[in-house]
Amino acid sequence: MENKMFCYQCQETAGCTGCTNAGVCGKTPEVANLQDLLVYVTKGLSAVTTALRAEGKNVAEDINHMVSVNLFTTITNANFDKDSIISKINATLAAKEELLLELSNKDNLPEAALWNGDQSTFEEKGKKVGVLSTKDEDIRSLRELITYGLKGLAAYSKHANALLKDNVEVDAFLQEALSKTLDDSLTVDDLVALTLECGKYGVDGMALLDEANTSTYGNPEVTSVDIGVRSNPGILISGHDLKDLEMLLEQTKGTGVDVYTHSEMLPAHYYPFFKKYDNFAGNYGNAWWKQKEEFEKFNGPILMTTNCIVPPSDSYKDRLFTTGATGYPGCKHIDGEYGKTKDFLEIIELAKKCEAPTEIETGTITGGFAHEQVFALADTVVEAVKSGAIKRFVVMAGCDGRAKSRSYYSDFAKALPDDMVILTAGCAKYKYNKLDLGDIGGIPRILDAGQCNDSYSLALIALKLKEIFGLDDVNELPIVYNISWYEQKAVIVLLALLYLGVKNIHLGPTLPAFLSPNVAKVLVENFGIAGITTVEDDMKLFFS
Ligand code: SF4
Ligand code: SF3
Repeated sequence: MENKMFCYQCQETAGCTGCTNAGVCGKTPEVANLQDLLVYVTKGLSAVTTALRAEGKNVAEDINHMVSVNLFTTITNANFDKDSIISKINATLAAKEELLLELSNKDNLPEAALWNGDQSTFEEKGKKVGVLSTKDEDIRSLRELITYGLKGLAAYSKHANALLKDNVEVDAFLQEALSKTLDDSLTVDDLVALTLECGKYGVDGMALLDEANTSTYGNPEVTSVDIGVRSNPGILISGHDLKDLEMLLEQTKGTGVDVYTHSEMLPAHYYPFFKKYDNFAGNYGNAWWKQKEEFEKFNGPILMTTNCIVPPSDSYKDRLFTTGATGYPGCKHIDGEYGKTKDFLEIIELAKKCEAPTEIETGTITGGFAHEQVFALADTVVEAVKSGAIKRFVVMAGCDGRAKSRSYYSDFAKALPDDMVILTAGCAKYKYNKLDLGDIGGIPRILDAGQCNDSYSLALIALKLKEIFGLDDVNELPIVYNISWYEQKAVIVLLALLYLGVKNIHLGPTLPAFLSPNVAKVLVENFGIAGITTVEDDMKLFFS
């Protein structure tokens, strides 16, 4: 039977091979095929911008932003709204047609750069240009690995762009690499080299976002975050976009409405800037996949600034709002240009009519161990390593997800010997951040740097320790990497770590379906990438 769609970009893909009938995430075949077309036309636009740059012509910032937002829109659990995707395809085609007029030499452009069509052709065209349109399994695997890494890079760029920070070199690379995934003359070796280059720009993209966040909101510091509730009505804000949070806090102050973070927004509490808002209450709930029961209990409106959206139940769908690259059919989307204030009044007015959140937990969680905070504690940390009080660090950054096999990560954290410290970032932390693992000489055994993009902090910390201990190779440090992945931002984080020379990363709960056996072999042979087994066996493997 013919596939209705094909997508294998995330860890939860059906049967660990590919979603062909409907997405496990809830994506319909119609939306999946339209997303494939959006990726295709964005690659076409990128081929045109890359050719323009080669002719020495300038590409406007708006076009760079369009490419990033388009890719972000197709990340797992970001946008389920077909109208939003169609309007992005139309806008991209229109922008591309205009840019084509500026291009002198159109001879070497790929088909995607020249294709145009109206809405009635979109779904059919989408079916023809998806993942399976590349027949060779290894070329397909590498093209997708690169495309997913670029989606992650685009997401991080987008957040920096919202804070009015741009890196034109990152944008130019992103578009050139996208266009190279259309180039049939590139060999497996060429594409392996391009994959590693993505890692370099992954580091640059995360550095750009880190600079944007810390220069705007200060450096994260050790912070204890309340996980209980107050008695006022509340708004729950989820996703990764700190600028959206800032605008929401500004507009809710003095209104009697509290603001709570959810999932990847938790690390906002670590930034000094947000501490001045009395109505910034705490964190509600856990990682993205538990949102159905938690959003219902929250009682008030929820604002999704990025992925991960789970298709909402009717019980709270009318109080779920989207903004930025996200969208869900039937949920109100609040738009806004970079540098302009978004209007959240409707959300605030709705919150006032809602009951306060139902308490689901009490207590606090601690985080804020991004690079500057850890550097400030460097003497204590180094002393603890030298004395043997800290024997090893285990990087457990990445994503959480609904797969039952992910209980491995809670069990692993619980089973870790008392002289080991977890370094984390991303929503993976919810598998163990409410466990009481104690501390080592005042250093908590779980050091949370922040969001998935703050894996950059973990890399800086590793490089700093290498320097302090006078080592030649980052792999000589007492650090083990046991990373969990789910969506495409984890792909750029992984490629960035490979670029920095980190070897022997364990990736779970399963290896990506988009790695063909040969591509997986390249990663195993050159970087020692491996999966996970059982907690017991992995403990023996990592620590003996
Ligand atoms: Fe399937 Fe994941 Fe793609 Fe959704 S994003 S359709 S779950 S592979
Ligand atoms: Fe989580 Fe979706 Fe990846 Fe940013 S919110 S880490 S999964």
